[in-house]
Order: sequence, then C-alpha cells, then structure tokens
Amino acid sequence: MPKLGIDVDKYLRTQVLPTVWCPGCGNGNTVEGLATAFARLDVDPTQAVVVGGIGCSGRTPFYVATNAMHTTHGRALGYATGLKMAQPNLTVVVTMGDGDALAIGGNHFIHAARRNIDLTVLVYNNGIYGMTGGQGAPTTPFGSRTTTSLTGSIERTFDTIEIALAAGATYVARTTTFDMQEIPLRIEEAIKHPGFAVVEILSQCPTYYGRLNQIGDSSDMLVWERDRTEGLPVKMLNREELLGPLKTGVFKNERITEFTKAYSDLCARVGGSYGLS
Ligand SMILES: Cc1ncc(C[n+]2csc(CCOP(=O)(O)OP(=O)(O)O)c2C)c(N)n1
Ligand code: SF4
Repeated sequence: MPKLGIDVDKYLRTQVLPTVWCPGCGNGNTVEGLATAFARLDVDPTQAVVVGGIGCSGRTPFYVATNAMHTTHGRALGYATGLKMAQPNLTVVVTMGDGDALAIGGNHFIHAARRNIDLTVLVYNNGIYGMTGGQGAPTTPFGSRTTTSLTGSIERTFDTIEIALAAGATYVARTTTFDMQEIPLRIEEAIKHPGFAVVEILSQCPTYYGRLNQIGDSSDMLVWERDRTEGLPVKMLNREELLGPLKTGVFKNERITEFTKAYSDLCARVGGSYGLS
C-alpha cells in the first residue's frame, strides 16, 4: 500500500484485515483511496463518520478507523442526513453500492442531492448486485449478463452522473478503480466541498460481473475499466458525445447554500435552537 509520506494505516482497522471481500474485488481500491484522502486532509477520526448501506460495498465502515454506522439497504442517506443535521460539524462519508444508492435508495439519493446537504457520497458502481449473487441492477450495462439476465440485460442503464446532476448535487465526479491516483483526489475534493458531493467509482466485481461476462480476472477487469472510459475533455459535451465511452473527471463543482447552514439560518430567524442538544 503506497504511503506517500502519510500514515494511511491510521485510518484503517488493520486488526480486522483481511476483508470479507473476494480476492481482486474493487472495494479494496476505494477503501484505500478513502483512507488516503482522510490522511492527506488530516481528518480527526473522532470527528468523522463512515455510513454504509448493505451489500459488499456497505461493509466499508468495518475497515475504516473512524466512527462507523452500518445501516440498512437503500437507507444509508437517511441515517447520514439525520446524523449531519444533529451534528453538522462532523465529516460524514456515505458508502453505497450502485443498487443501494440508485435502486432501493434512489429516492433518498435524489432528495438528499436536491437539499444540498453536506455529505460525501461514494457510489461503488460494479454494475451488479454483488452480495446477493450477481443479480441485475439499474446500472447494469445494456446487454451484459447477470444472474437475472443470462441472455443479456434488455433494460436501459441508469447513469449516476446524469441523475446526480439532474437532482441538484453540487459536486459530481466519476473515476474508476483503475485510476488509483485519482480516487483519493476526488474523495478529498468531495470532503472539502460544502454540499452534496457524489463520487462514482466504477469498480470491478470479478466474482459475478467478470465471470458472467467473460472479462477475466480482476486485473483484466481493470484494463476493461480503463478501455471503456475516457477523461473529460475541457469543453461542454453534446448528447451524442455523452453516449460514447463513459467519461471520468469532475462534472460539476458549484457552491450554493448548504442545507444545515440554511436550517441554522432559519432557526436564527425564527428564534429556535439548532440541533438536538
Ligand atoms: C430492504 C432490503 N431488501 C433487500 C435486501 C437484500 N440485499 C442485500 S445486499 C443487496 C444488493 C447489493 O447490491 P449493491 O447495493 O449494488 O451492493 P454490492 O453488494 O454490489 O456492493 C440486496 C438486494 C436487503 N438487505 N434489504
Ligand atoms: S461478490 Fe463481487 S462485489 Fe462482492 S466482494 Fe465479491 S467481488 Fe466484490
């Protein structure tokens, strides 16, 4: 694990390693990226909370040495919203699978984005339901095989970035587990951003997606991720260009009023008190 002159291990529960994840699962890349981002920002672990949903990716809080919440499938953003409203000074990072964030949790995702509450949301997009056996997800690429679409998915694919942008997220980025240097950079930007920040990380599930689609092992999947994406050009894209290879990079970085601040201002205006204490 690269140290880059900083103590990444301080942010990992090394005593519980190895993880429960399959060998070569992309989740480890993202956890390392998160720990690196925390280390570079010198985040106080007692003042940070990692909130996970359910699924393989939902296990992330088990391995990050901050406060942790392991919640329910699709509801991580509900818990995180309550936590942030009660304790607005905490750094709250929410880790969810694509199914967790955009299928069962889709409504929470769009409304948390609409409110612009200061949460960092990491969507681990492996295009499949990993934990429950490789079923199709809204993010499953059109035509690909899952255990519920053995002849190829005929459903159209949700684009996390388009949904986040349309719902009002104010920081929106995509990277991949191939881009190991970029993951901590994007997570750092998202944590520093005072608003709803979404980082989609295209990730590999070699056990189900890779095997069912005959992509190969984990390293073959990293090459596949590299080849199906390209960095954002420095210009606005039209609809046809957006339909080409998936773009990576920062799609939006805008500062507007954040929700806990708006609520605090409201309380001051009407003479109420803020928070639960
Ligand atoms: C309310 C509810 N419905 C269904 C499940 C079963 N379930 C657990 S994990 C999961 C899917 C996980 O897929 P994803 O969210 O994409 O995460 P991954 O495992 O791929 O990281 C499902 C359907 C559940 N735990 N709770
Ligand atoms: S089933 Fe897929 S997503 Fe889950 S741990 Fe294994 S490789 Fe990772």
